[in-house]
Amino acid sequence: MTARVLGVLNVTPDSFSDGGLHDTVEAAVAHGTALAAAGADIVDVGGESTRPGADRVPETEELRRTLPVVRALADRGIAVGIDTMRAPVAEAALAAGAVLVNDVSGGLADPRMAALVAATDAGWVLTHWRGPSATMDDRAVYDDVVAEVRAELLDRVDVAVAAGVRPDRIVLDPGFGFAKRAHHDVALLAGLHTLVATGFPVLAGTSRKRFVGSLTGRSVAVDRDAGTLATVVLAVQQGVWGVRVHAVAPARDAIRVVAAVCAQDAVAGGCGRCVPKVRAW
Ligand code: PMM
Repeated sequence: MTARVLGVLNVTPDSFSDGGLHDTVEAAVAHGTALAAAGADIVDVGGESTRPGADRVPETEELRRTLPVVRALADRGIAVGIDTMRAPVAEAALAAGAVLVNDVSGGLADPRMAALVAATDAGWVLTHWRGPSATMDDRAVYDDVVAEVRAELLDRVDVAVAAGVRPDRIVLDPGFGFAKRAHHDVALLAGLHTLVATGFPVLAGTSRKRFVGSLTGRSVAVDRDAGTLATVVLAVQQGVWGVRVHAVAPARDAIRVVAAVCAQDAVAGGCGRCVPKVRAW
């Protein structure tokens, strides 16, 4: 199987690239269905913006935004992830049919998350995070960003496993843009293979992020899909398990092309890394 594609479905008024586009249940379900039809393996539903500087939304509001959408998509047979830092939201979404908890705080924002995931069959994306969006830019200080992100993520794995989470449920994500400056994101993208070498499935969430904007001069997030595609190719070549993107169809095509070329390369004794060997649920 080639790298998975997670399609982004933000049911928020203020996400940086698709905020306000899907803020009725009908619009969100229609978009989620379209993402699945375009080739998303998982539709990742989020009800709280994590853009830099964003404030938290109340839990009741996050539940109101996400739950009907999760339920409707799951009822249609679509694999759904819940993008949340809150255990009660994850719990409700799993009960409504979600199969994956995508926690951009890596379990740090809500200490109840590990026990919740341990009690279920769900996968858990642990993302590298150093604090809430409102203040994260102040924490973007590293000597060696690749080594530090890897070490901090493995600390989160230890906490998860100690709480009873099965290691084969865990996916690691370096958290592009979360307490990172553009040059940190570039270094992390170049060094993704270091994270892949841990043996855990790795997810790359580069889509339309600020560093793509600064590399391309594109200040408008939706204009960053071509730049994003380059990041998808670079990530997949390094053996990531999946990519989280807004524009699903082009990413799916790019992955097919990279996988075909890498398969040739493997025959010739070359990389062959782009077909992930690890399985996650
Ligand atoms: N980025 C955003 C939201 N959720 N989840 C994971 N696992 N990794 C990410 O990099 C990530 C995420 C940022 O906002 P967006 O939903 O508007 O892309």
